Amino acid sequence: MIWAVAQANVALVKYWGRAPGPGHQPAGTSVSLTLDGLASAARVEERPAGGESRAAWAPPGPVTDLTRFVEGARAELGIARPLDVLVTSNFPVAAGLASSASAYAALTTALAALAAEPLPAGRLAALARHGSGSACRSMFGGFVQWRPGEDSGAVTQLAGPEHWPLAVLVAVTGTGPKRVPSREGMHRTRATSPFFDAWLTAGEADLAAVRKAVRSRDLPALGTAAERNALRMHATALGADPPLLYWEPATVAVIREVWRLREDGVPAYFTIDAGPQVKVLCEPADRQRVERALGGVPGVSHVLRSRPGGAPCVLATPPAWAAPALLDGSPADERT
Ligand code: 2P0
Repeated sequence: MIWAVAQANVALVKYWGRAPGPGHQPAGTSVSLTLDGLASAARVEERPAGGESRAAWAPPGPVTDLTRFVEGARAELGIARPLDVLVTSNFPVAAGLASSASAYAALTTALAALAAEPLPAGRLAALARHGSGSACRSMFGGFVQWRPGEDSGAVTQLAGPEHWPLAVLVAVTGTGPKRVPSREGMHRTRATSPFFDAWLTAGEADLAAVRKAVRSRDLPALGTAAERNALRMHATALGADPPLLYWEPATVAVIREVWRLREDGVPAYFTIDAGPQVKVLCEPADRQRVERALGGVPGVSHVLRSRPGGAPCVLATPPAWAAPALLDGSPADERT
């Protein structure tokens, strides 16, 4: 039995749109920051030969995708025996907090530990991408770039978590599942939003600005580019038909609070993925003040604390937070 843990990531330059054709390729290049503490754990156990693998989320989630992913990964990694798989997260799933990224990165890491032979990180990232695009970025710690391409350099670490000890705060404004899953939202945006091509073109300047800001640890430059990129992603999604609106009233209230903090001289910057939560970047010295301000916004249920996080790892025992789910949970078809 193998356990592995991986962490979510927040996109500073967003992936929003697949390239046409097979292979789960993104239409543009994205950059993310792996988030310490927002974790998923996967438990993988070999079963007697013959039969199919069984895979489930704890608590229960969409079973089919997970099982299909496990069967595909087994073929790719040369794992002969079918598997029992359970995946759990320590934060709300399918609510715009990149739980699918950490889940598939944890699962890929656990499966890789059973592989016939070790695979390089680039190949594992490509495998994780087939579960969830953004999962390939969670296969590395720190600042990570994902560009289109099948080669082993498509996903690379720009800088490790120790490079820049930023504070990241997540203002949670709703924990229910999103109305439109990212995959469907991206497809609809590409197919119907008249702004889609402009979104991809504008992203190239954001990418250059974010890469430079990471290198020089320039928070205003990073934050300005990340905010701009997030707002343009959501503007492009709003232009879809029917429109995609991932925000709640509290999402807008947090945006205004972040701008108010900046007017008061606190360098804090937001970004928002495909959900209502707002992630805020600031200097560690300003964390308490920013956390208090975000927590006081009406509609914010709580604020999660994070910072740049590391790569996935294999564990001999499950992490304490995941132990109840991973030790007691039973595979999908036994539970239903
Ligand atoms: C990102 N998001 O860059 C963007 C920003 C959401 C908003 O990647 O269909 O679950 O599995 O490739 O990775 C969420 O989409 O989509 C996402 P699939 P995924 O983080």
